[in-house]
Amino acid sequence: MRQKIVAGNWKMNKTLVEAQSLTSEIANMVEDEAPSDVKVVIAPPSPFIYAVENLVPEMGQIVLAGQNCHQEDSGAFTGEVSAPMLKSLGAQYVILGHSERRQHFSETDEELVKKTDNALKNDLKVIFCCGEPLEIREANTQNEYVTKQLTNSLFHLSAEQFKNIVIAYEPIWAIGTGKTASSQQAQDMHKTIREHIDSKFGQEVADETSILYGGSCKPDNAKELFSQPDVDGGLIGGASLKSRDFTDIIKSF
Ligand code: 3PY
Repeated sequence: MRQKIVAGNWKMNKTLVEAQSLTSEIANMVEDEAPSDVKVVIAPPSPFIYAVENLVPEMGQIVLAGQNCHQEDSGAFTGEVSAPMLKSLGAQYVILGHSERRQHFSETDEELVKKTDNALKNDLKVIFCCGEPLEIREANTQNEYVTKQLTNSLFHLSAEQFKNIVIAYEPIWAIGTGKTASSQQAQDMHKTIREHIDSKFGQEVADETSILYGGSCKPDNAKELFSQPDVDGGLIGGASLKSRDFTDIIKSF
């Protein structure tokens, strides 16, 4: 049985007090309403991780994530956050390779190899993002594009290491645009990704890898997306900033 996961990527939003209230609201709603077999990951901006970590219940259904980390443990990298820092703040996961990091901070597949290695070395699970831009989708070469991203950044790992990877498929044309991939488009890509993982790491690892859909996932489309056989949850952007919407998405399984 694959782990179902709903992860909220808050991006660069909220102040400390707002982050604390949103976390408390989510914690209460999840406790009262959410199915207990769904892992809930919250990725606030890194300065808030420590301050919100003690607001989530100890039993572990809700865990914290960083939105990025540097590839080195420490050093002269002004403004950066390292994996050991995230770990020491209470994070259990880190999101790597989000399309906004690739686009605005020029992150390359090669850099993501180093970041992934460093995150795993520091005992963080990785939510690894992949996804194609609009022109690739229009040229119908999205399968080649996405599988190459995965090969380039993750296929040097051992099968044992890969068990700590969650994949998030986020078509770039659906991020922050209000456009969502249809549930069939999501399923087709998730199946392709799973087969690609199988080709390298074997069926057992492929069957156990959670593959999340991201890109304008909302309460009104989550049910349909999550009902697809290879969609194991979502990486949620804007809707994760509202406790009601986020909880309704978690309840969509
Ligand atoms: C979105 O849905 O906008 C996201 O980028 C989630 O990471």
